[in-house]
Amino acid sequence: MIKNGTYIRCYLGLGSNLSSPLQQLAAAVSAIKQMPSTKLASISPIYQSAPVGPEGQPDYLNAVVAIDTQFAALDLLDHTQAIEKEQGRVRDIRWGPRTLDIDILLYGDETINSERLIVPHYQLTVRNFVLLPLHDIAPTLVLPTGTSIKDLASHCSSDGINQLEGVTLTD
Ligand code: ROI
Repeated sequence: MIKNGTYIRCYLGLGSNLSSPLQQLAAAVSAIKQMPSTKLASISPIYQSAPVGPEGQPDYLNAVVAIDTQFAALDLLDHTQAIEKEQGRVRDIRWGPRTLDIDILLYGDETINSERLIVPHYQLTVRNFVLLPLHDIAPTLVLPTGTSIKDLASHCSSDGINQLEGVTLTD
């Protein structure tokens, strides 16, 4: 916990391609909402995206949420990993299918390089399924590197990705 009770704006990437992905994302949002010392600030539209990684796995559903949290980054990671575990996440095949992935994309404007956590997320700038929903909820965001999300999102490929119409993750 951060000592003086300051809230840090963080962005979390959600992804699922197993066991009813839409329900997985909805359950993740509701678990994030219930996290102590944390307020859910916004939820992006949902995107359906072709898998990055081994072929032959189902398409993913992806979304990004903004939270304001009093947790230190590694405490936040403990909480997001507990939610993943609760929802049946088994860490096995590298880049294989998963019931729920919660990635800490950004933690305030901090750069973190610890054994357990790298922030900004190391693939943030190259994944359209992260850039597009992040841009939807934070169009004026600038990364700690100085690059704007607007720039990244406007140049990323739209191959294999579609925003789902008429389905949202309400809070
Ligand atoms: N591919 C897509 N489209 N979406 C994801 O969330 C995702 N997550 C992953 C890997 C396996 C790299 N591929 C993905 O972890």
